[in-house]
Amino acid sequence: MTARTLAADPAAAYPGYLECLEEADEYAAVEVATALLAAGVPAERVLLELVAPAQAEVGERWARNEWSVAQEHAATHISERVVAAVAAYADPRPTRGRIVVACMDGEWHALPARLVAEVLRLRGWQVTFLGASVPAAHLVSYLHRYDAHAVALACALPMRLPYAHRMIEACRRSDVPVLVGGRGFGDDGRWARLLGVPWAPAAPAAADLVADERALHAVPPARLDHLADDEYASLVKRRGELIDSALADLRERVPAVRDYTPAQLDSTVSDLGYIVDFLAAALYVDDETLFTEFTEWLVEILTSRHVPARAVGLTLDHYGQQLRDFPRAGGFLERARVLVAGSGAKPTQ
Ligand code: B12
Repeated sequence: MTARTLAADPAAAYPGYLECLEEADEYAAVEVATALLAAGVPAERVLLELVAPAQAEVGERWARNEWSVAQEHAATHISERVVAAVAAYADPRPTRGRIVVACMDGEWHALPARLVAEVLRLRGWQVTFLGASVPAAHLVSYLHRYDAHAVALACALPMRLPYAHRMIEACRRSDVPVLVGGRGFGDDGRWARLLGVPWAPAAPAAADLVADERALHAVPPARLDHLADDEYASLVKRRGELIDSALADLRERVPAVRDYTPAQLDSTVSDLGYIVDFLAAALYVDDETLFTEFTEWLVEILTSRHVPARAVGLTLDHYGQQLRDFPRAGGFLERARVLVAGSGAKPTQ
């Protein structure tokens, strides 16, 4: 390690640790973490007060376009190495039942779930970490083979909530109590409450929850009566057609799109898809904030990459016209359109 001083407190070590991520220096990053452990800082604090906030900061820097995707990937790889090093150093032995920790199908944010898994392990549970994007059928067959005290499901992106719900239901049919966590359920867990599933805001709360039999087995009913209007299911069926027509509309109204490189076209198609997927998830939980918060985020990301965010307003208009017979979707799109217009990204040329 360089001239960096090794601190004995996570807050003091944090700036140096971030520097290690910035320089993609994994040996130095591991050394910062192990120095804290050697100085007597509990492993749980190293994970939650050093690794977790640094990862969140990595995301902010990526979002502001200060860090490339490659820098973000390098930093995430280092965080994974550090988590492994902390886990090896602490080396706890299980004294309690088995908890299965898994990410929802299509969910690649495995590191937050891994942090939760390690904290549960440090608290004496025997943890099986299944990692990113676990298909529901595989998870269920795993649960049938091993006797689990509970299964903890992670979801970082709200657009995955409809899948999350299916996965929760599938686990319950195997008679295993489910708890959930991750940013995808909303900062305050409001979408977990709506789906009728116990939620924990962070790893220590997850550890408290699995130890609380009553809270773990409480299954308030899901509040999804609004799905009877079929808007969610119909929107999902029309996904491909909506993306194709939105791209054609952009080509017509924004001349620059006609000259896009294949890579630019790819990311435009992805963004058009995310708009449909977040809209569908908002319909699923009947909460416009899921969609408006996403739209604000998208405008911010595009603006920081010098992509004309005005295109978002045009696409919201276009989807609004295509979905004239969808009153709930129309309302969400209109609210988002007003927000986008207010952000300075005017929907008209
Ligand atoms: C690393 C990262 C990735 C990596 C993940 C690699 C990995 N092995 O994990 C990769 C490159 C795969 C990735 C991909 C994407 N990402 Co990303 N990613 C991140 C990043 C930078 C860090 C995630 C992290 O580790 N956070 C640190 C953890 C500790 O924080 P946390 O999530 O809040 O976790 C705590 C609690 O929420 C809770 N918790 C979390 N999970 C669970 C689970 C359970 C069961 C429980 C009980 C509790 C719990 O406990 C944790 C610790 O206390 C975040 C930024 C951020 N601010 O988090 C973006 C972020 C989550 N990603 C984002 C996006 C948009 C994407 C992509 C769509 C990007 C793209 N265009 O391709 C894809 C989607 C991939 C997919 N389908 O899943 C956005 C989401 C925005 C939104 N509006 O939803 C974020 C917020 C970045 C940003 N600032 O815009 N990403």
